[in-house]
Amino acid sequence: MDPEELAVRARQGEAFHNQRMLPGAWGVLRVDGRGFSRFTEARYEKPFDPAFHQFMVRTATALLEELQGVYAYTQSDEISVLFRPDWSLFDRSVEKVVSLGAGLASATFTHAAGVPAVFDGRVWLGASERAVLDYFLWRQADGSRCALHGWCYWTLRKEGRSAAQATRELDGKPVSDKNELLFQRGINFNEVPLWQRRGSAMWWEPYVKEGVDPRDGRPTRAQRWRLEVDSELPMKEAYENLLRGLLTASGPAST
Ligand SMILES: Nc1nc2c(ncn2[C@@H]2O[C@H](COP(=O)(O)OP(=O)(O)O)[C@@H](O)[C@H]2O)c(=O)[nH]1
Ligand SMILES: [Mg+2]
Repeated sequence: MDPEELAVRARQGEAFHNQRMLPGAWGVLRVDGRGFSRFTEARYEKPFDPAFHQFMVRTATALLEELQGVYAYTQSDEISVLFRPDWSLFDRSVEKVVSLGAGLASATFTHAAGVPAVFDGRVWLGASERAVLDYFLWRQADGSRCALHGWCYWTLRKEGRSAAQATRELDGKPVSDKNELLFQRGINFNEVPLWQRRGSAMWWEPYVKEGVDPRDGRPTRAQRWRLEVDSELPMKEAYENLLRGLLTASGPAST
């Protein structure tokens, strides 16, 4: 068979290669640690370990920089990276962003933590700024709910309950009861570190770099961009306002 013809026919098997993130839509890549309940159990402090969170922050930073996103958010073992509607890296190929994103997250986290760890990836599309705000409000609320559950679960485990007992005891308990369970043991959930309850985020901030023109020694000023990392995020409306500002701001990719 003609090699050209063979290649054309074989490439028909690359059935997903033409999938693109819809042009003009906001996009989010979300990566999530695979089997991290087990992976973290013997390695990190429970329910939360600042070192583990810093590895996640470092991984999120690498994704934001390498994939030219505008905003990244991490809570627990997941990271969401936001792309503008005009983002055009990899021609918006879904296969590329998902595989490279998950690969980059796995490599960066593994390098930081010194133990092999694997992330999966998925793409979310949003047709409006409202949809993007709702997406990030959703991930933060999910993180907050899981943080309360994690605190209760590990408090019971440390008191001697088995995994099954702790799970059964918490099953269906409303938020107020979970807060009360902790409060009775001297833990005020509203006082645990904010990064545990709300996650951490990073985005580009402009700054002015002062220098000297080597030709004539005159002072120069140039706008540059650096990453701002926030581990004391607001929530609900205040978080929404922070996000709204970032969606409309320019960034290194748009200048
Ligand atoms: N020990 C510890 N575990 C964490 C920390 N952050 C996240 N995790 C674990 O990561 C898991 C993430 O949840 P999920 O993705 O649903 O579980 P997976 O399917 O096993 O990866 C949580 O259940 C926690 O067990 C941390 O700071 N310390
Ligand atoms: Mg996971």
